[in-house]
Amino acid sequence: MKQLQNYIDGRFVAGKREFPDINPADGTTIAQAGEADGELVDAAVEAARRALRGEWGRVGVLERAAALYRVAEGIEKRFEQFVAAEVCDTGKPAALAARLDVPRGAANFRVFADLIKTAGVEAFQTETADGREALNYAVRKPVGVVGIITPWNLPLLLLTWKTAPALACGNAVVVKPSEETPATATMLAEVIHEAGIPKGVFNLLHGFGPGSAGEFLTRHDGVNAITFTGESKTGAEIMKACAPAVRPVSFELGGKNAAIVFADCNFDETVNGLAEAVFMNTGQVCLCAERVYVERPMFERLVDALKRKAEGLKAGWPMETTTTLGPLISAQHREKVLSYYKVARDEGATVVTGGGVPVFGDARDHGFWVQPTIFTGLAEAARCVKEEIFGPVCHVRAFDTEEEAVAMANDTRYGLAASIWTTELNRAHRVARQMNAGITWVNCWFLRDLRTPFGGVGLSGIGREGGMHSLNFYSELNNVCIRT
Ligand code: NAD
Ligand code: 6OD
Repeated sequence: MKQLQNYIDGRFVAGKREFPDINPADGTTIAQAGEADGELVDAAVEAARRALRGEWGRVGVLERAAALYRVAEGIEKRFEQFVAAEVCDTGKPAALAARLDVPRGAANFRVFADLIKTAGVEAFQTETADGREALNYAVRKPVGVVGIITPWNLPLLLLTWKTAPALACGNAVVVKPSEETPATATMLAEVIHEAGIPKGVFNLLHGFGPGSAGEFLTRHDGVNAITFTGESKTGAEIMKACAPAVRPVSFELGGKNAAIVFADCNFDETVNGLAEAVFMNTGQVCLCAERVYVERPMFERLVDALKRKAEGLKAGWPMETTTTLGPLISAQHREKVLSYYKVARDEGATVVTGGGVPVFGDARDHGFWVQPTIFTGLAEAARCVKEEIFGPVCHVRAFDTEEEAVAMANDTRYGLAASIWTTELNRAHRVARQMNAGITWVNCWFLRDLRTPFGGVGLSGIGREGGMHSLNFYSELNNVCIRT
């Protein structure tokens, strides 16, 4: 059986205990990962601190950027292996991993290499009361050791989204990927090793959250900042752990995202876009639309079209090219999603399609599959309309006025992403500006420019990453004021 090891101070290191890496498509164990205990967490943080004091601390921006390009190339050289590993860990269709996860893994390194080479700093000429002047300019410095904790839904994409800018800014990192998906993080360590990045700059710890590597990392005195993507309630725990040392945090958390569909939308494009927004990655994207609001004249037609899309998804073996829907990540997560399917029925939902577990008659019956599901008829206060489910499911509701749609879309404690579907330009601008969210897409969904601010309001997060926002989180600015 394949062993997935920690990577500390430039060496692969076994854990004292092992845990299984399970393929969610059929429930088989595909590898054993070595859990990092407190000692290994200490070793990783100490290695990172040493790296900052050593060669890495003296490397200039151009050399750092060159190192990041080599990592991007390393990912691309092993493209098919990365795809296969991501598919085995998550069960997502290979076509999706090849279109989204793995290319983004490489792109994250390229984009932040480009950005750090061109990033300027603020400068101000200041007139003083005595008629003289001062020159202010900011100097960008690394934060130090950054702890990076990521989830299982887009493992390589989200790990590199944080690792690349942190390294671009000259930090050393200790990363802790999700226990559900340790494979591509281990491959990334191999690529980073081969790219000749000095030892201790990138350290990888496998393990769990509470009482394991994740929690130990967030509480470690040698860590200067934590960046985390995951559930809102985990974010709250991490915030508590970071509070005593006032350690800065950047959080990309959960969502209960709304899509607003106006009757003047381009119908076919909207249905295609919504099908992606609801079902992509089996609904396990923080940006997925779990609440769809449709202008009343189009309601029946849209529900019917979305139902056909859901029923047209092919839940197949993930490596098959015709597969468009994978399983959920784990038995535990499937229990959670199915419990919401039941809650929805108990709350009086009409099940338009799905609501259960598919039967295959082969080994997939040991995997963690659910049917893509559409509900209608729930009250806005229903749990399934308020709580993040994180599965291939949405609730569709009709609205009569723009004001009503905006009010319902914003009636959530989350605030990550919204999408608006209309051909009326003024309305698009007007409604977009009213969305209480970090990201609003118009006539598209998950269309990314990596220079743009990414993050959410309320329970969806703290801060923004992307472009200069990432560079600002992963660096400290020292303002120099010179009397001239
Ligand atoms: P999770 O919060 O359970 O776990 C995420 C990571 O945190 C894992 O590596 C886990 O081991 C670690 N962890 C758990 N408890 C910890 C603790 N007390 N201290 C330190 N580390 C801890 O999330 P998940 O189930 O892996 O991912 C799904 C969630 O992530 C959903 O809520 C989804 O919306 C959210 N998400 C958000 C974004 C975003 O950009 N906003 C992106 C992807 C996923
Ligand atoms: O595209 C990104 O940069 C990003 N952070 C996506 C997050 C998706 C959540 O599941």
